[in-house]
Amino acid sequence: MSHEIPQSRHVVQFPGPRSVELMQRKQAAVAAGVGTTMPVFATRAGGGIVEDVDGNRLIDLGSGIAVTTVGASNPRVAAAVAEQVQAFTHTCFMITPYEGYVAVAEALGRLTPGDHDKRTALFNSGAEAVENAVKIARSYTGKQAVVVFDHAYHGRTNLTMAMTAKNMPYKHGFGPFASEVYRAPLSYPFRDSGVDGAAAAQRAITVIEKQVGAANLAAVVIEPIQGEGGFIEPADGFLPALADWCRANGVVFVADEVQTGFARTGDLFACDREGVVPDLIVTAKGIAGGLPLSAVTGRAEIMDAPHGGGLGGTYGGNPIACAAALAAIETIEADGLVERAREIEALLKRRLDALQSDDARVGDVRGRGAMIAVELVQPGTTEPDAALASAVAAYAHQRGVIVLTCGTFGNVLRFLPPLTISDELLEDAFDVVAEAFASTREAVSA
Ligand code: PLZ
Repeated sequence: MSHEIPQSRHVVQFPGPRSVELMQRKQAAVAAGVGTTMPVFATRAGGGIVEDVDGNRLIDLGSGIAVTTVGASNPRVAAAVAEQVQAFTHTCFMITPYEGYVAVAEALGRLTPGDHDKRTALFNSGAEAVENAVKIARSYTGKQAVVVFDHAYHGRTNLTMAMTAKNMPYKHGFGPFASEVYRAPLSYPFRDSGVDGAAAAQRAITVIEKQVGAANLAAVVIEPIQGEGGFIEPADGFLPALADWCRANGVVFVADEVQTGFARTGDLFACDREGVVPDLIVTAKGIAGGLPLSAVTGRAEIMDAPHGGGLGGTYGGNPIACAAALAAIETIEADGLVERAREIEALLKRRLDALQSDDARVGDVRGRGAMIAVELVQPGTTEPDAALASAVAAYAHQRGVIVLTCGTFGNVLRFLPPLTISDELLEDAFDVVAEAFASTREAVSA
């Protein structure tokens, strides 16, 4: 694949003068609540590189939070968007429908887990789609309660804030929150040793039965691998047991695959790994090559429960976003990106296992595909070390590598490269990460 932007890391000055000036303008014009991870402003991005206004070229290990799976300037996406912009930018699907929306719904019906009859509704953001999944489940079941899990992240709107676990920064001071949202314990192998998937599922089911009751419960909503919560992969058997319990108890099982979907985890969807078939699946992020689009896809009888006109929104399934989605999906299939995600997993795990073997502060290496993380702790314990995660990330940023942190305790470094990144860039980025760990060790022993 050829990219205009040289695929190499290059740091002129970090941050450079143009970014410093733009950051001053940001502070004077943009609400303080909207933070930025990096102090530099982007001009171009593609392949595995983000280039900034001062000519720094940064290796992208974030994909704009798992969005630019097919690259940030994918040629198929760019061409499809350009063509659609020329034709029309908007009519509103609820007024004058267009083919692109239907084609995206057909693609989602074909690609998502399970071969049952499916329907899809399109929205703009992940949070909006999660909200709609809850509306649909309530309409279908005639019940109200929603169960979510410890460390969950589902969004920043009022209902999804209630569903999100972490107070700071997502919820603090923003209540009151939506009612009828209940939290169950997750399977968290690193902090849960000895509790296998089946036992963890039983622990959650007992909480659900005792504190909520299946007769009141519309939906169980879960990320098959948690994103913001720390890339927590539940133990094998946890998801299938929960899905089985939902099916047996008239509860809609909703997979929030906003972050894990579309090849990110080395399967088209993370549920595929254990053959879990959710009743509803929520997708966004990687679906449309960077354009805002999200979807709820699921069993026809559940999706068709809400009355005509009950679902929608002015922009949901915008034609430009739909054109981008069709191009992104074509790219994932034509370029073998599921396979590429597995290759990236092998490379990242080789580098991170090596790091862990000589650094006891790396407590856990986990995740799948191009969604890999390390959880950092005080050596020999599970005591979180958030300061180390910040220090390593800051070191990497200075040297031109975009690294993100996450986790309830802020002690997880996560790696989410675009699937279009080269092995050379990944090796270079992980040389920098290794150096960052070494430098913090020197700082401590000095
Ligand atoms: N569900 C599983 O990961 C978005 C948000 C980062 P939106 N995650 C990144 C931040 O600080 O806002 C996400 C997710 C899962 C839902 C969402 C919400 O998706 O498109 O951000 O609304």
